[in-house]
Amino acid sequence: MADEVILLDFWPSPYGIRARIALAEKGIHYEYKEENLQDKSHLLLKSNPVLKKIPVLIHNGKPVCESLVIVEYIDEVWNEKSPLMPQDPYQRAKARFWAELVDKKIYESGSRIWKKKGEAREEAKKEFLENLKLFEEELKEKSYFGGDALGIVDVFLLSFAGCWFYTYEKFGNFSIEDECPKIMSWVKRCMEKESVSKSLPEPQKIYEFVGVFKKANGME
Ligand code: GS8
Repeated sequence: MADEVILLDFWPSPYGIRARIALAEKGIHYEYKEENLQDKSHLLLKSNPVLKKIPVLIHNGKPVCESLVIVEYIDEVWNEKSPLMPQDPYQRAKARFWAELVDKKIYESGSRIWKKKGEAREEAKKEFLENLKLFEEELKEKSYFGGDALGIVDVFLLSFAGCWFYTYEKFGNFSIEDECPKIMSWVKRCMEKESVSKSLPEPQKIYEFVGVFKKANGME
């Protein structure tokens, strides 16, 4: 019997994007279900009763929650094609460390660029670039964080770099390429892969979404 795979998601979500890229890399056919986070579906509440958040991957009726857990699960279940985690335990530990660092370092400072103003925004930009440079150093001269092929750290960083960075640049009025050229050429390299380009929303759409979100939340 064919696998039944459902992804509960919300289109601009960097967390959902990770699951989308991982599924695309593996060539898994799945049903995408867009959630309204203001009015969560019964299926979402039933599948993730603890956190009530997307993304949730439902594989043959069994829910898997949290993007890191989901991407690792996808990699383990569909393990014949495009491994996303290294084989070696030490390299796996390192990959997990850097994947988790994306949320700690990039999401946090990046969001402050569009949420804050004035001095606080400048401070966020400075922190964001310092943090992104850590990733640039980790990339070294490799094609991908995973080495010669896309890996979990690539998937995690792309969920921001491939679509949200544009919004950071527009609100922050700066060029990430000027400061981190290697990261931006890595983004372009990754975007040549259909599994990546087809899983990411248009950067302009994210920018418009943030504009609407800020207005709705009195953040202008
Ligand atoms: C974060 C998921 C999340 O924040 C992960 O999957 O890695 N640590 C989790 N999901 C958000 C949407 S994206 O901003 C969400 O579902 N929010 C709904 C809510 O908080 O009510």
